[in-house]
Amino acid sequence: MTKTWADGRIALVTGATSGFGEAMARRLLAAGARVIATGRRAARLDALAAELETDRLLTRELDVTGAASIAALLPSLPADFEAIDILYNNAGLALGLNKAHEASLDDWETMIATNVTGLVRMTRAVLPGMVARNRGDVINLSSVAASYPYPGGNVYGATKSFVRQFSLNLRADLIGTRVRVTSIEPGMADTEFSVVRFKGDQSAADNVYKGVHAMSADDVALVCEGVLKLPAHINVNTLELMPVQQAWGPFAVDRG
Ligand code: NDP
Ligand code: 8X3
Repeated sequence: MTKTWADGRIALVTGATSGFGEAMARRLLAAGARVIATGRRAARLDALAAELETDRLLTRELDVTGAASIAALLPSLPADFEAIDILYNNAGLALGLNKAHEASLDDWETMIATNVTGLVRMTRAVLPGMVARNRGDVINLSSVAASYPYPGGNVYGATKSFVRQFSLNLRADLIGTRVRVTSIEPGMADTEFSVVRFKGDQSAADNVYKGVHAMSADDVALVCEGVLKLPAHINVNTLELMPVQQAWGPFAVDRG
């Protein structure tokens, strides 16, 4: 059989129960990698395993906001899933689109715990092995919201700016190793993202994508696969992508 770019590689995907994470897990498996697919919804992980029926897929229930569960994950892996080559740091969410003075503090704290603290803890758990083996790819899911503010983006955008800057600072620390780090910064992609942001309000979520050929989860996975497939001496630091039907607006000016 022809060897593919991912043959023999081991990937750990957070948030593999939906959207970008699930799509990336599927692409990685199709390319020959062994994949540890994680997320909170065990039934979704079970369904993926039942559908794909491959011993190259290992599923683990994991809430990235739990320090103890992250610490327990790596030591619990079977030997053939231990040496993680690819960390797809994707689990994350936006909650609400309210102005800062009206937003829920609980929502803010959940976004920080998931998008920032969870991603940092996952990275800290996996990185020493990558450095010791002198190989690895960390793909961090940031967002266009990292660079461009918008009303109601307050804490969500700030968490994604953190992800971007953390990724760049990791590069600074990893000089001298062959470990690569990329901050992926997508715009509008039609996943469960907006249903989560609007707390289950499907029609509010549908309105976000109405009339727009938004990116799909697999579009983003395709781009991430392209980054991973690049020759080992190339590091994509940041990569921003949008649907053609999305761009920027003018500055808001209060003339009142
Ligand atoms: P989805 O809502 O479809 O997927 C989010 C995933 O994150 C789910 O698998 C969910 O799994 C997981 N997740 C959420 N909270 C936790 C947690 N505490 N512990 C573990 N897993 C968790 O959204 P997307 O696929 O669109 O989003 C993926 C990432 O991409 C996010 O970081 C998001 O901010 C970012 N992004 C999304 C964009 C978009 O327009 N869709 C654009 C730019 C960036 P479960 O609930 O089972 O735990
Ligand atoms: C998700 C994209 O524009 O809704 O990160 O913030 S956006």
